[in-house]
Amino acid sequence: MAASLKTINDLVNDEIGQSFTVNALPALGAEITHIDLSRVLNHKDFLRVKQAFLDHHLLVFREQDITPQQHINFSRLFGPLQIHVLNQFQLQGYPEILIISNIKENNNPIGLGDAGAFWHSDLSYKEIPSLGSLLYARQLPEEGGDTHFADMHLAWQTLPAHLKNAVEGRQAEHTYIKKYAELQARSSWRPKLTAAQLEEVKPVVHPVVTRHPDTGLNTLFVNENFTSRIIGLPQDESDDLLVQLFAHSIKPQNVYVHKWQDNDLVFWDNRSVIHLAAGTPDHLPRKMYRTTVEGTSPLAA
Ligand code: AKG
Repeated sequence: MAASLKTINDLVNDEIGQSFTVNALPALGAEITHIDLSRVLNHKDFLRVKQAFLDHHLLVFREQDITPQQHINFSRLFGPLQIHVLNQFQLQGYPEILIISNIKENNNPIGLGDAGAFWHSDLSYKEIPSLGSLLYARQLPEEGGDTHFADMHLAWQTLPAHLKNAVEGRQAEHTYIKKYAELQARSSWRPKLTAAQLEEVKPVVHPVVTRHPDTGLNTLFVNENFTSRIIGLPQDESDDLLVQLFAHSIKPQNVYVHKWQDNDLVFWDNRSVIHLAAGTPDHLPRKMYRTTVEGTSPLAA
């Protein structure tokens, strides 16, 4: 029977594995070609992908043809998935997938239109932030829609000594609601957070300099979207210091700009990079699906 033959072929393929290549990108990240994420990765291939992820902090998989369930299955290889607090933008039947889109249907947004308007690390406002996010291009605009990524290990390594001294050993507050209110004030569609949603996003505190749990590399773990203050400093001093840290983090030499191609899937390490959606003209539809893998409690460096 065709169905059982296919299963046998799949099993054979799983044994053989996929002969994909990992090519480093100039600034940050690597592109993986000749891999098919709709197929279950065998253990050896999974370990190769995981090592590439740790070495390069960001992986670009081109020309993927995967279903929402296959997107979820691949993401789950790296850990449990986190459900975004804005549950109104889940893909129907797949709560693990957040829709990021500027498309409106019957005047209602189908997704989070301005996700990534400020530099951030996904879910740094949670006690347990994210290990990584997997963003899959479903509909791309003819212009715009790039995503920028900044290497926060490099940001830490190149931070001037006086700023290193100012933050070493310190902790910072991360909160979802501060910039949410700002974005809501500018937007005609951002929903008001319900009491249950507010309960999910209470401010948390993380070390400013963290150690990556797998690579041991130190990272500057602050971002413009969610980091609201450095604990123990007067607010004006904290604001001034954060502005300097944010400006340093996104210097062009730290940044990779991803220009999306149809069916790209990009997987980035939220413990190593921050990112920004550069924006899409309102009249050009853009739709992306995102899963978010849970990490661990950030370790102080
Ligand atoms: C996110 O998923 O956190 C974003 O910032 C979206 C990035 C993008 O849409 O390019």
